Amino acid sequence: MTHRTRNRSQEIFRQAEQLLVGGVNSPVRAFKAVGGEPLVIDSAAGAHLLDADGNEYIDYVCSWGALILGHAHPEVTAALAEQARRGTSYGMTSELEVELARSIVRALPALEMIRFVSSGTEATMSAIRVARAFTGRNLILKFEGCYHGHADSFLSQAGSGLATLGIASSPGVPPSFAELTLNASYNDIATVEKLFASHPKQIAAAIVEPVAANMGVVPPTSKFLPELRELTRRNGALLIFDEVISGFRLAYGGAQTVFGIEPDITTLGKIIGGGLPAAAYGGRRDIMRLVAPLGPVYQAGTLSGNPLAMRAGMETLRLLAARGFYEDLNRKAERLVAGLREALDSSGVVGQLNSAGSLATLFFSPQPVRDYEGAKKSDTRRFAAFFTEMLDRGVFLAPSQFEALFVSAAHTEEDIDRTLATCRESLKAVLSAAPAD
Ligand code: KE4
Repeated sequence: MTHRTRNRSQEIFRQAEQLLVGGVNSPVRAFKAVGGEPLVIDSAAGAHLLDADGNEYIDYVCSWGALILGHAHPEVTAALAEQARRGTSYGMTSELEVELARSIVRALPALEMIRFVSSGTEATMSAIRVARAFTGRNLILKFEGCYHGHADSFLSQAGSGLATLGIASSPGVPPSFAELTLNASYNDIATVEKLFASHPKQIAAAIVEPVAANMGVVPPTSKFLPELRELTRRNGALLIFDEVISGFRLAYGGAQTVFGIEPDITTLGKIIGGGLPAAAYGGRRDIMRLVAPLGPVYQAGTLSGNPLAMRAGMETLRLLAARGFYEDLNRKAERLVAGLREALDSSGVVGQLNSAGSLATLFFSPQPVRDYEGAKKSDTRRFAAFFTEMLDRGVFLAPSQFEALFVSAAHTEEDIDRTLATCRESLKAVLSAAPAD
């Protein structure tokens, strides 16, 4: 075990805890589910992070998926430096917003018109508001283990940080509000049929991660999305694809082009901001024209479409559009996933490996993971031990069993080789340390 001193990081984190809730600005960063001292990052470049003590890590969090090009890509940072000198926020329309919107609308078949916002939460929150207005209905159907941000409507049976912290539903959401959200089971269309049958003409929309990545990675079965599309259409409900993670990750056109499904509304985030705060929601013109100032559905934002984030997004999408980008990225990810699976199979440790494109999760579960119930059967203590062994050897995975590993274009073949060697060592250490739950 290569212990790394992190005295400076710990000192900074102590100060952070005095001023920031839990020392963090997003709960999953607090390492509550894996124990130990959270990382404090000083800088990042390519696929590597440097903490405040100068320790280097191969980064598979990549700002939770936003940095598909890796950290501080020279062309993105040059564009940002140039734009900063031209102003960081105009509070009025700029041509940059038009440019990025044009690239996004051209990439995703289901989009005719979009609205930029500053976070995935704003995008999904606004998407369900429009869906309720468009259909005149109040109920929202989501899937257990999926995460759509922290708006009140999404905080029941959600994945990501709520699953990590074991929060089934958040205090502060009035029961009368929580009752408006129905939860079905991912990959189980029968549970969706039951909810539509028991709430006829009351469900405004179904919102889904087309590839679930917030209960850990759980790909859809081949029938799930087509049947969901058919069911929502038949019941007069809208289908919302939350592509905050999958958008421009699984393909340049997102999951909707991979699976050939056209949702009514799409939400995007992370990658389209190139590492700066930008997200978007959009869809058919007849839906989006309900949004102010064209229609009465109100949604607004001071920094929506700000020029800095637009420039970072534009540069990022320009680089993603390069021929062979996704083929190269997915080939690298496939090599990593195959190597992780081989390491797991030969380690004697019980586990499953789920993946989709450049997303993957190693579940310490005795059986295949196809939904949230399956994900929750994972041995999170063993995951925590594995996470720590990997971190101490210089590989940073998401500090939760219920998150994804993200591969970026900046991960080199040498990074992949080092990760696989570290995984083999870490699994051996985990096996010798403690038996499975
Ligand atoms: P933000 O509000 O965090 O920008 O986006 C919310 C969101 C919406 N939809 C999906 C599918 C998402 O994955 C997210 C946010 N993802 C988490 C990581 N799984 C963000 C990390 C965090 O909460 O710190």
